[in-house]
Amino acid sequence: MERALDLARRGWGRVAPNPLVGAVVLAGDAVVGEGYHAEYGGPHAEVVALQGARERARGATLVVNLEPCTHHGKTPPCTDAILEAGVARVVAAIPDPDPQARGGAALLRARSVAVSVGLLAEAGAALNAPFLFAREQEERPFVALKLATSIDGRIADAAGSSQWVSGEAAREHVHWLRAGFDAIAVGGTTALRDNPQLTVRGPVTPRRPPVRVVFDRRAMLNLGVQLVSTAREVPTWVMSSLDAPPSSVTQLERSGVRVFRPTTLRDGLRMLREAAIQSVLCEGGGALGARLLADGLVDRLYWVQAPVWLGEGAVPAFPGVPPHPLAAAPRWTPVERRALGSDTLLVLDRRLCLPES
Ligand code: AOF
Ligand code: ZN
Repeated sequence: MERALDLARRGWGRVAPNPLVGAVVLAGDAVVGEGYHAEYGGPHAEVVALQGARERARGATLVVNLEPCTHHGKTPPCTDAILEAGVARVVAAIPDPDPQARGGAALLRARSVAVSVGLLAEAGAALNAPFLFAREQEERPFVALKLATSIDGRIADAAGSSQWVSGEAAREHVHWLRAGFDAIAVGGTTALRDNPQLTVRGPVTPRRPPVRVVFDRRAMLNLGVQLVSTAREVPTWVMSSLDAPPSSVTQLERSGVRVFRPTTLRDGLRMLREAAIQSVLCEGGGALGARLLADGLVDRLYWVQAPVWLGEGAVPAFPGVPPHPLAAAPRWTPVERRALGSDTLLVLDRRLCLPES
């Protein structure tokens, strides 16, 4: 299953809004087929793995991180391919919550295939957290907050300088990360001060470039920033408000920016979901991150910790988080730990969405 999860990850940036799926065919202890879902609309992982295994799939075990589908979608049902290949046993990590595709385990059991669901279920749920979240609720996208802090939890020094907290490896990883999100968000102050491009310039070219979203209540952005000047090449959306000066809004719209006027942060996220955004990676600044956290709107933290002390007077990452007594403090679930050069990436989920079978 670990191998299936690793294979699944290769679809990152290419398959959303579909899930990341990998599959391994085992004949005894031998791996006789492997596959993953590589392209949205393309063959499912199970079919690719079974094709590789050919006649060796007869009597074999298929290990896959998602319950096989039963539906005629963009491709025929994986349950048909599994029955046709004569697979004896299927081991899946998590049930498929998709109302059309679900039910593969029961269907296969009814045809005498041994099926177990739940192996490495937490890792399986974490891998497809945005997909599972989208099927659980429609109020907003899955929200991930990326931040780089010092050892002492600061995002900038006392003078406000923050650009080089983390190192090169961490910055490269962010480009990989961006490729798998429908949108990349920043606050208006950060967009003005750092003038970021927020494009994907890494090893994975996303199937659709993520939309760049700026939470800019006062519509302060102007043609001088790259997010606006390149809005016709890569979409830029601004979440302003009803109080924003109409002339600023008009100017942004003339530059090709799509302007929304939500009443609250939550309302802005709702509008993104309505516009088919299922996952957002928020890259700062501190004020936007803190507001999202305070409102309980962060589902995942990508926390890069750099081995540097910034000390007192430096900008804390989480200002204004209300105190919790230890016994009742919310505990997040670590879903990944990884060294990035001398930095450490810790990925934490607020809670796991585990679908019921
Ligand atoms: C995938 N890849 O490897 C598996 C999936 O849009 P379709 O017709 O390709 O079907 C997508 C659904 O199929 C998806 O939501 C999930 O429920 C199920 N399984 N999907 O894209 C795969 N195994
Ligand atoms: Zn399928």
